Amino acid sequence: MKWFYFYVIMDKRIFVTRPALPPLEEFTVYLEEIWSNRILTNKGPFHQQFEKELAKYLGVEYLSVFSNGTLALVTALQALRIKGEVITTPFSFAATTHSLWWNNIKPVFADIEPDCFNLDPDKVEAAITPETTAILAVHVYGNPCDLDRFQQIADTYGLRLIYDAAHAFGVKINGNSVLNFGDLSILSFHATKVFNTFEGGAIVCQDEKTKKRIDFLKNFGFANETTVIEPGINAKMNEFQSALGLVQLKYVDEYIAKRKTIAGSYREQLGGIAGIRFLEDIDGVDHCYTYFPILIDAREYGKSRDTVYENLKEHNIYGRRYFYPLISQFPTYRSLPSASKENLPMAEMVAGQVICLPLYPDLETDKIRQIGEILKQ
Ligand code: T4K
Repeated sequence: MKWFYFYVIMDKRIFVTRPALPPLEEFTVYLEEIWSNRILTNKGPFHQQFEKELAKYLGVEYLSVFSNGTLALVTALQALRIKGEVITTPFSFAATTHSLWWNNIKPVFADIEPDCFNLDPDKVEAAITPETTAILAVHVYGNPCDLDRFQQIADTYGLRLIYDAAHAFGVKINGNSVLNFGDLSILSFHATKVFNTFEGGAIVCQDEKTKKRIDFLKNFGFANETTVIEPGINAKMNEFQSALGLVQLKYVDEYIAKRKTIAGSYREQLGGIAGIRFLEDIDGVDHCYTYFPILIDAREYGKSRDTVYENLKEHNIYGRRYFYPLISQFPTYRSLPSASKENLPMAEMVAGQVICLPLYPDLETDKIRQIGEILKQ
């Protein structure tokens, strides 16, 4: 009986996200094929088909799918043979900086822009040293970075440019995918993302030679049965993930459209509340609405972000403070000179004010209204 009540309470909880899944019967058709052909992984037929269909959907030419976004990031750095120092943002998920650490690369943190929360190009330029080899920028919450400015900096100083596009599935600027900018972009298809393959990820690159190298690297470095051209890793996407991806592609436009409607409802509910700020859509950008972050200015609003976070929890609403604490405050990184709070005032401010509200395709309208009411109180 106790367990019964436990599950009833669990069912009431509204989390920051809830994975979107297609009708099960459409997936079981693929499972039956896997059961009959016994190809479970190692670039099987669904892997190959998914890579092609995904590239077409995203409007990119060269794409390699991965078992998750973190391994895609780690491999992307290997693919470009990045060493030395890389300038990156402290305002992201742990994986962004960890991928540098796993490659023995020194992260150098630069501050973010207050309006879009992405790396500030001026701060990046100021942080360049003779050891700098690359910029690792993140399209935070799916909002595109200043692509032209970053390319200009990369060209001027001879740096590589990698985008962590884990939040930017399908995002386009004037009809062109954000993934077509920079040297490489990585995607995440984790359960919590706009488009999920349970877990998964991808690297998008700009030429066939680089794709070939990435394909070798994700498969231990094997070029063929007997030739290992370099020390690769096992980061392949399996047939189950690929099959799910193929089915999800049929539904992802619907998922994004529903997310857009929910973001619109939030904006209607929260517009005009003193002390609450949120991001607006940008002209010419097709957004994917990965998260709905709001910033709470305690002085104007009268309550701190953390109080709001707790208030929402009392109503079974579990927002998330993405990205608090800053990566630069993690024990591994906080002694780096660039991790000092004085170097990152905007990132510190945003991390102290942000809370991401629940956003997923089947979030009910009355829940959005309830969240609005709580925030208006
Ligand atoms: N770069 C960036 C910028 C990223 O944001 C991420 C991942 C990566 C790189 C790395 O990509 P991956 O290697 O993950 O592919 C989550 C995700 O695990 C992570 O993928 C994501 N970013 C990050 C922003 O969020 P947590 O620790 O917050 O996840 P968790 O388990 O607390 O999930 C959040 C809520 O989602 C739960 O409260 C309930 C709900 N949920 C979660 C899962 C896993 C479900 O309803 N079902 C589920 O299966 O990190």
